[in-house]
Amino acid sequence: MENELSNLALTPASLETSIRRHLTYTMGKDAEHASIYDWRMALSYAVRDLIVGPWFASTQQTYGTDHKRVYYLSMEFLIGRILEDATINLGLRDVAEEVMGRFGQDFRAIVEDEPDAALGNGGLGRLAACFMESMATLGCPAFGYGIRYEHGLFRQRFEGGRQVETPEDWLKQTHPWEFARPESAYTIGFKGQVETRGGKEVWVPGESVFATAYDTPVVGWKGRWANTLRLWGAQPTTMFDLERFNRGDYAAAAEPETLARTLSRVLYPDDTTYQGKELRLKQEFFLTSAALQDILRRFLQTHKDLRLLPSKVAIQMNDTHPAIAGPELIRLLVDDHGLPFDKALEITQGCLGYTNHTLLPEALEKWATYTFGNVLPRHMQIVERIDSWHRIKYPARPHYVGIVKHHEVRMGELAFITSHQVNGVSALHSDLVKKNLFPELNALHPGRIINQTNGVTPRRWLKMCNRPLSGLISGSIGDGWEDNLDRLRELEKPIKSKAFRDDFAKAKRVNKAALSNWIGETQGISVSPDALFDVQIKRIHEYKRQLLNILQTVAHWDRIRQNPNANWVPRVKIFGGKAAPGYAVAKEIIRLINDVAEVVNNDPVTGDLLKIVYPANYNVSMAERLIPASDLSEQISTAGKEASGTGNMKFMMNGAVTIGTLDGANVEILQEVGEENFFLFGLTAEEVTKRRADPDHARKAIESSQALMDVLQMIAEGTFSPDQKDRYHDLVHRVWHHDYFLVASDFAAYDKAQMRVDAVFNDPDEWARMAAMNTARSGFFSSDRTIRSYMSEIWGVTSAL
Ligand code: 26Q
Repeated sequence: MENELSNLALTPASLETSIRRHLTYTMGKDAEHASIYDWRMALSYAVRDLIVGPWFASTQQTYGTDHKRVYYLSMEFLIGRILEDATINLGLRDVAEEVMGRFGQDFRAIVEDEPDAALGNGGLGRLAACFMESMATLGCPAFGYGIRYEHGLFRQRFEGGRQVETPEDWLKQTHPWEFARPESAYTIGFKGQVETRGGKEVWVPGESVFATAYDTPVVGWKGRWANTLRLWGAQPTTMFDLERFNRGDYAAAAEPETLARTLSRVLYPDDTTYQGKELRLKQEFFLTSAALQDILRRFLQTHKDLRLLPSKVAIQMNDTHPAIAGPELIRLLVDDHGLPFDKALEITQGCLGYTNHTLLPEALEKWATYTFGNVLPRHMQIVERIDSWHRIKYPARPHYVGIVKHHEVRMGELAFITSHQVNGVSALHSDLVKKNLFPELNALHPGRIINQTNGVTPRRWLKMCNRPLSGLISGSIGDGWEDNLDRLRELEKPIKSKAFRDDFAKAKRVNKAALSNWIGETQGISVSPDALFDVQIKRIHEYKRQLLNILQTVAHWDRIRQNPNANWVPRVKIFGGKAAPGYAVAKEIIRLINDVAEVVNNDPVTGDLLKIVYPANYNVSMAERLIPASDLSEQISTAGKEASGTGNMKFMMNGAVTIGTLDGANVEILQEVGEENFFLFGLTAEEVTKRRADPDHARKAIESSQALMDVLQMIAEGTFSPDQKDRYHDLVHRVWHHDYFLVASDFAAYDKAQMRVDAVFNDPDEWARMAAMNTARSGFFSSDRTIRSYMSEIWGVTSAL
C-alpha cells in the first residue's frame, strides 16, 4: 500500500494556510488577538488534518483485506504530549517550527503549552503508549481500548518537603486530538440478578451506564499507517428519574447520573497495592465490556460465524485489570449468541493473551466473591464454571490451585486459564512468573508462559527528545535508524575515533546545559553542566530503593565534608517521582530526600561538589527533559522485584550509563552493552531470597559498614530534621529491623560501585566511550522489536503494509 506522506505534498505554504484557516474558523481569532492556546489549537488541528488521510487509508486497507486486528485492552495509557510527536512522525517537525516562526510564534513554547495526557501511573501505562506507536509504525492493524478519565494522575507539590496531591485537569481546555463518537455507545450493566428464562440464564442488571467512544488517531513513523486509540467515557442511561424526583426522592433521582459521572472520573493512583474497591471493579468491567461489544459488532459486520473469531481478533490484556474479558466474552457468546459453553471458552482462549507486570503479592488482584458476585452476578457463575471445567479437564491440578479460593476470585489465575499465551516482560521476570507465580499452572500448560521483553519507542524517546544526539547519529550513519534501531550498532566504528567521542560528549553537554538552565529557573538551584548528572526517576516504592540512593548520598556528603579538598567529582543527584497517596512509607522517603536536599544544598563546605534536585510533579514531559541530560541511570531495585523497567532502556538509548542490580531488563541491558559499560552491583535474586532467611541480615550489614552506621546515626539524630529531631526515628528503625528490601545488605556494594563511577567520570574520554556504547547497543530495546515478537508469537498477525 502506498500512503506515504510524500503524497500529501505538504509545503510550508500549505501548512501556513491551514494553520491560519484553523485560527480563523476553528478558534475564531485573528493573529493579533490569538493567545498561545489559540496558536497551539490551530497548529494541532492543522497537524491532525494530515493524520486523517493515512488513518482512513489504514482502516480501508484493513477492511478491504479482512486483516486480523489486535485489540490492546489497558486501564492506563500514559501518552504525554501529542503535538510534537505527531509532527515528528509526519516528518514535518522542522517545517512546523519554521511556519510558526513566520507567525512570530515559538514552536517550543507552543509544544510546552500542551498538558500531558497522564492517563496512567507509570511503566505499565507508558508501555501501552509505546506499543500503540510501534503498532502504527509497523502497520499492525490495532485498536487500543481504555478509559477517558476526566482526571488523570494527580499533580504533585511539595509543602515543607512533603508530597501534596492536587487534582489533574487535562480536559479543562479542549483536547484537540480526539473525535467524539456519540453514535458509538454501548450499554454496560451492573448488579441486579440472574434469572432463568426458557431454560436459559439471563442477567438482568440493576443499574447501567452508556459507554461512548472518543477516538484519537495514532500515527506511525513516516505516516505510513495510523491506528485508533478508543477511550470510553461514561454517560447516564437515564438523564433524570422524573418519577422518583416527583415522589420527592431528589437524591435517588440523580443516582444514574452520579454513577456515570463517577465511573470515568478519575484514575486510581495506586500502582502496586490494589484495594478491593467496588468502583475500581466497575471501571474494569466498564472498559472491558464496552471493548468486547465493540469488537463483536465490528466482526459481525463482515462475518457470520463466531467460531472464526480467533482468526480475525487478537485481544491482549495489559495485566489482570481487564481480566474480566474472559467471563464477559463467554457471557456474550453463550447468553447473547447461543454458543455452547465449551465452544465459547475455546473461542475465548483463542483470542485472549495476558501480560503479567508484577510478582509483588500485594499487587495481585483478588476480589472478594461477595463484591464480585454483587457487581457481576452472571460473571460470578461463569467464573465458577470455568474453574470447575479446568479442574475436571486437568485432574492433576493440585487442590490448592484454582481461580476461586478462600472466597476470593484470583484474577491472575482467571487471566491465565482464559488465555492461549501468558507473558512476562523481561527474561528474568518471565522465569520467575513460571517458577514462583504460576508453577502449577505452568506444569499443567507447558509452553503457555513465554517472555516478551519490553521496549520503548525510539521516535519519542530518542529522535524527539534528544535532537543533539539524533542529529549526530544521522550525521554519522545516515537516516533510517529510527525504524531499524539495530542500525545503531554501526556507531561502534565511529566510536573508536576521538573526534566522534568528543561530538558525543558535546551533544550530551548541550542537553545538560539546557537542563541546568531549567533547574536554575524552576528550582532555584544552580548546578554546573560539568557535574555528573545522576538520575533516579520512577514511582516511589520501597522495592525501587530510592532510600538506598539517598542514604548513599548522605554518606558521600559526609565524606566530602571530612576532606573537602580531595579530588571529588562534582555530582548533581536528581530525583523524580510520585508516591501513591496512601503509601505512608513512600511519602516518608520523599520527605527525607527533600530534607536532605535542604541541608546539603545549603552547605558551604560541599558547595558545588554535591547538589540534590527533586523537581515536583514528575511526568512524561519531565522525563523527556531529564533523560537526554543524564550521565548516570539509577536502576537499583531489589533483585527479583522490578518486572522489567522501561526507563532503564530510555536512559541507555540516550547515552547514560547504568548503575544497577541484576533485576528486570537490567539483565538484558548488561548482556547487550557488556560488563565494561555498566556499573553492576548487589545481590542476585537468588541471593536475596537466601539473605532474607537470615533474621539478622540488616544488623549484620549495618554493623559491618561504618559509613552506613554513621548515615543512620545522622538521620536518627535529626541532622536533616533539626526542627523535629525524631522525625525519621521509625524510618531508621525499619532499616535496622524490618529491611525487607535489603537496603542495608546492598549498601556497601552500591557505595563501592558509586566510587567506580567517579573514577571513570574523571576520565572524560573513557566516559564518553562508555556512554556512546550504551546508545550503540540499545537497538534491542526498541518497542518495534517487542511488537514484532508479540505479532508472531502471540497474536498471529502480519503487517498490513
Ligand atoms: C490495580 C488494582 C487497583 C488499582 C490499581 C492497580 C494497578 C495499577 C497500575 C496495579 C499496577 C499498576 C501498574 C503497574 C506497573 O506499572 N508495572 C510496571 O510495568 C512496567 C511495564 O511492563 C514494568 O517495566 C515495571 O517493571 C513494572 O513495575
